[in-house]
Amino acid sequence: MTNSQSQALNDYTAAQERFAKLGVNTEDAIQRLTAISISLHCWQGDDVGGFERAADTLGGGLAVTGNYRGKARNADELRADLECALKLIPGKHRVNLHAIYAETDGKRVARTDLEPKHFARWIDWAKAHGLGLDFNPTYFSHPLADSGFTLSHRDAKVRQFWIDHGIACRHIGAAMGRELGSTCVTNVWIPDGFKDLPVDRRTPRELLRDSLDKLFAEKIDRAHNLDAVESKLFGIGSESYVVGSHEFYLGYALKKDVLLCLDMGHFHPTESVADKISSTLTWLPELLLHVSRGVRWDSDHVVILSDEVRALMQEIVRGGYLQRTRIALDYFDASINRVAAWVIGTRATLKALLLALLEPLELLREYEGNGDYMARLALFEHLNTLPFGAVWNHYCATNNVPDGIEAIEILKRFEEDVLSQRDFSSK
Ligand code: RNT
Ligand code: ZN
Repeated sequence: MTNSQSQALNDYTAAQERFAKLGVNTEDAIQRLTAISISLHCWQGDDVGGFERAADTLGGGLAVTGNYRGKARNADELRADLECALKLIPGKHRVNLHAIYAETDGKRVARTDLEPKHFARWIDWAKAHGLGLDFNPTYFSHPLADSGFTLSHRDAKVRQFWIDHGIACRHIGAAMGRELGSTCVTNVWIPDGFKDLPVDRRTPRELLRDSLDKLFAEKIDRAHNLDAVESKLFGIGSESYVVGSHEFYLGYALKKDVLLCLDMGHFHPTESVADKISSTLTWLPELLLHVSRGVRWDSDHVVILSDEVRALMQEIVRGGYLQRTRIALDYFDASINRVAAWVIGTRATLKALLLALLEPLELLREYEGNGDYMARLALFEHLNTLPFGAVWNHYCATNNVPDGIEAIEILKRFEEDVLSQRDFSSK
């Protein structure tokens, strides 16, 4: 054992004792954390570009700022980048794909004609690395989405195209789930909305309801694929009205028994997504989360260990909802090393989970039950200075994952050796 390893172990043992005094078993917390998988969004690796190359611009009101060197140019590079990231993240995780990441061997395949075979390489790769896969139909970056409307488009032919795309994607999700032996969540997010004040808010929502009913009509084994619907407050170009609002999808999820997806960047800035966990899970069986960080008008900054993420994970753990919540990431930053963005965001999400798992819940509940709100508040404050970092470092070490400082060095080396070698001159 090196000096620094034995120092880390001493730190951990000391931390273990501090937590034990409050009735918290750090080993139990670590064991529970090990069982949690985070779904890493493949689109952080190439600025939501995909490999379809049908549209030059992103569309759908999504915007990625920055042009840092070395973005993945194809699926092999994207997978190599994900492999690098996953080595720096403790635990077993999942990868979240979008339909535009299909591999079609240079052939143009309409989105309605996509099949599991176009994701065979992703599935083989996931199998080889012990990863689960999740999936998303892509309702943007396409000529038939240029009007800003897809599933709620007033033209039935356009709606049908997008319904058929959704159906194709559910089959792909089911194949992923079946082949990997791990349920795939296929999440529907559409950009539909108006920049300026509409006169008719009703018709697009009723059209969307009908389109979704058709999209979800076929029963698919829930062990293979689970469907989710994701709401949004506003987007760039849909500031005044979004068809798929929170209330719309909350109602839809309840009535039609699909998962509700809550994206942390899709609500009013002072609204607490954490508070929605127990409200929605009182009624819904399961939730999908898009962990993200809103900064002013942007909903997709790299996740950090913020108060919002901490509160969210506290709610999941305190409420006993870990089994009923699927945790995915959703952000895109092209202004820094993109592989590092995955690593920073995933590690921050895991840290928030570990912090939540280290709470002395029995004691806190006892105080609250006795009406001792002073002690509850004082204990919350005390917890902020406990040696959490020693437990996190121990968790990383036991998973053969470097600590935060070593990870920076490894990411820099990968950037020098791999990312900076990518040539974009032909583009
Ligand atoms: C957009 C939604 C959606 C996308 C991804 C690319 O506002 O958050 O989840 O970010 O599907
Ligand atoms: Zn999202």
